[in-house]
Amino acid sequence: MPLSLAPAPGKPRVSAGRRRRQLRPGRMAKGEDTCIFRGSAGSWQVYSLCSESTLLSEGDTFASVAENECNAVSQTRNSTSQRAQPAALMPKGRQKVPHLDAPLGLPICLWLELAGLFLLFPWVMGLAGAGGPNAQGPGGLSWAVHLHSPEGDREEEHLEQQADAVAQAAGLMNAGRIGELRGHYLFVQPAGLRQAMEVQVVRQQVEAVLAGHKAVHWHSEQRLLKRAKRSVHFNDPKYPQQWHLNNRRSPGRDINVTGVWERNVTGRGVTVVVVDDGVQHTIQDIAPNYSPEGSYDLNSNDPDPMPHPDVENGNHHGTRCAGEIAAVPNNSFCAVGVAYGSRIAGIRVLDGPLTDSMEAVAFNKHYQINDIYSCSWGPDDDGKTVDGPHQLGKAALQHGVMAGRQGFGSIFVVASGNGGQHNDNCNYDGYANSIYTVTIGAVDEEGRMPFYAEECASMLAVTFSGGDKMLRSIVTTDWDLQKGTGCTEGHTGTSAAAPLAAGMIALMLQVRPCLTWRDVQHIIVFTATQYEDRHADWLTNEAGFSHSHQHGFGLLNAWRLVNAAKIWTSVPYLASYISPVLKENKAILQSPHSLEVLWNVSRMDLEMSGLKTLEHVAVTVSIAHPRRGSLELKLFCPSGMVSLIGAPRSMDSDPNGFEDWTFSTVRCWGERAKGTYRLVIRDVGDEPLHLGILQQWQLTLYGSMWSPVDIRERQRLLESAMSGRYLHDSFTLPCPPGLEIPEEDGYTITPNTLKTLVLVGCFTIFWTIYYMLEVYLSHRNVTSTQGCRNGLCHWPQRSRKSKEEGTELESVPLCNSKDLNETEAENGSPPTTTDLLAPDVLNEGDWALSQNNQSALDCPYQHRPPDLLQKEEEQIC
Ligand SMILES: [Ca+2]
Ligand SMILES: [Ca+2]
Ligand SMILES: [Ca+2]
Repeated sequence: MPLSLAPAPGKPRVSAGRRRRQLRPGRMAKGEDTCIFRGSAGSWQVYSLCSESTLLSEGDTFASVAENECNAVSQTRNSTSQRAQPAALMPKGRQKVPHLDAPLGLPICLWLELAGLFLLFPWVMGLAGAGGPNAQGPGGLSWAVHLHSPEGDREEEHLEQQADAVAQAAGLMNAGRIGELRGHYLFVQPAGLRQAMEVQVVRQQVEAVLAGHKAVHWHSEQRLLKRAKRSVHFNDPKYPQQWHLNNRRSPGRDINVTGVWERNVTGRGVTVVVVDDGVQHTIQDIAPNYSPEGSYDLNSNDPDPMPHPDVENGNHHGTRCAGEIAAVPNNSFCAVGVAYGSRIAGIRVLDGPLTDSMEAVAFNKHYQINDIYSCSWGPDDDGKTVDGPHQLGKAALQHGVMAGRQGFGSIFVVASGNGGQHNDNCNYDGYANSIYTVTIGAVDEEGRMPFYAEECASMLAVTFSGGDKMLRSIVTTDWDLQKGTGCTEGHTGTSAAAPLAAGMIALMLQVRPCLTWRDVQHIIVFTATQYEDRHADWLTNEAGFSHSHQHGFGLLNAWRLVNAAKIWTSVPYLASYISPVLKENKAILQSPHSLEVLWNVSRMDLEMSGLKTLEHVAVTVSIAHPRRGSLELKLFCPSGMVSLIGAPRSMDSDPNGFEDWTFSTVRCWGERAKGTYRLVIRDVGDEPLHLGILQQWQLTLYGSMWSPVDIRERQRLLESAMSGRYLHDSFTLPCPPGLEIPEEDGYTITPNTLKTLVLVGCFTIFWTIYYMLEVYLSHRNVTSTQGCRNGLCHWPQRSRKSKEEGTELESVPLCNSKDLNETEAENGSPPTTTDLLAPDVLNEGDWALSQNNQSALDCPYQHRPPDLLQKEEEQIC
């Protein structure tokens, strides 16, 4: 309760503890005592007596003096004239010492009282609040005392009297009962003691009295307790300038994240990867949160995504985005990230030639480790480009949402683009247009669409970034290579917005790790907040969601996102409907006329898939037109909700029209899928060139079997959770287990694989050397035997056939018949078997056999198949 200077209504009541205390006659010293009275509302008020101006008489009690004084003070304050004479208000029998009025017309008495009030403020607040067990007396000392509680009807009164007596015995004041604790009283030291020595003496005296008093059951001197508010404080020097996190200048114009942090939701257990020009992970705001296992460098094909210094000093982009997401707090360095408890990885892919296959690899890189892919890039924002992911990139996005995150789906966050000044539109950007991505736009600190921002019907939501020069940009980590300092105040563009969204999604995934990629999109749609902006074309659809092409479903709000995520149960499986390819070949008329084509989706059409309510609606068109930028395409959902899916672009004079380009819109989210869809195309060009032709189109609906009632029920449930009532650890919804999906890593050799290869190689070399040595020694042994010593043995000639067939026999030295005959002729006796065979070939078993079967041993190899034997002239033995 705030301390009020105005006295409480009714006659002040002096506290009972003071009423009977006798005061010494004479002049009361300045600040010697205080007057405590309780107003009718029960609140305590304390005043210092104006002792220097009060003469006390024999028999005066504290009560009489205090009451008179306090009455005088009350009347003085109530007086409309600040120059009212206090002396005139004093009761008879009191003499006021003449004194000068204080400046501003207030009496010195009042000024002294105000000073006393100031000194007593903490004590008074303690009493006025919760009964103040930590209240301090005017002298700075106070004791909580628990008295023995007697039995009986009048125990409270008795206790009160006893408390007064004990306090008086200890030289203290009884400040009353402590809250609702029966028998517990707060004794405070009278004002006046200021010297440290005096304080120590008083403390010892009081302790002695209280310890020895038979009525005191327990006592404890009250000390100041150190308590911190449960709010986040960071020592990072740039944190106060991070207005997007906590906007002190314009409260409310931030992402509303501090309450989430206070509940320990910081992105713990979630990994966000920045797909960009590298991440300098050695910066101290990044290093502790860096995830090397989620990182890769596709430009240099190595695992380290460290950015390379460049001529333009521009490869700081990825590091800045990474800092927005996961900059480390309380390290006295730079800034704080939105999800400062998350892990941050980097995929370096933008610093060099980029191909479709590289994009595809990037989108699925370490997709069981990386949960969220933050992509602050896209096709040229020149207002004339129509481009997006190509075949492989599209396939990778689709594969990512199906197999990434153990099957819950990778979250791809993409920036809507910075081509605002070129009249660009993110419906011509295939990444923003994709149903697999979360498309995030930017608003400035004032909530307006910045000059650079693009708009489109597929925009899901917006968050903060820089604006024009007068407005603040995003403060974040920077690289410290080249001209970088490790910290910047100048990050801007939709590039700065997408990472904030990625960080907020990391907070969601901490509280609910099994959110699917579609759950994340749904929660954004359900919780983004619409706000007033006269430039925005807000339109509320049939399901009650407001959307504008400029701001999507509104501002991302971390508090709402996380609270909704905490209680979110998964949306039903994705259902879709694809119309036939509708061949039209109709002319597109000049504005104000237009071409209108229809397609009706019946109940029967949707029966197979179970699709009832919409999420994304996509239209794929092929149009021939001499100037593509002059075309305007609008899609009307069955409810009548209109989406400008193809906005005219003044700079796009491409003569080739569109070939199977897919536009998409989220503006019909939650609406019923059944009904007639209208595509309205017109030519808004200035010059009547050749008329364009709508060759064909195809409608694709995505959604689920949720009914409109289910959606309203979910909306109601989420709003009931926004108080934060479920945002504590003891509330958890069960999560289904994820799928076991191995990492796809066919492009790199892991260190373990490399070690295995080296070992195998070494073994092969060793074996080769051993084998050669063995053969060499065998050769030597054979040539050194008696039979071969005179050149009788030779290595059999290898036949061409056996060489070709690879069926060559082991190189065992053999003797051919010719040589044997020659030898026989020369020596007169045939050689023995042992003379012919190398010792290592003929082991003991063979030897025993040779003794028993001499005929076989005469030609030990004759049992071999004929095709393995040599030519006739090389007939063995
Ligand atoms: Ca590298
Ligand atoms: Ca920091
Ligand atoms: Ca663009």
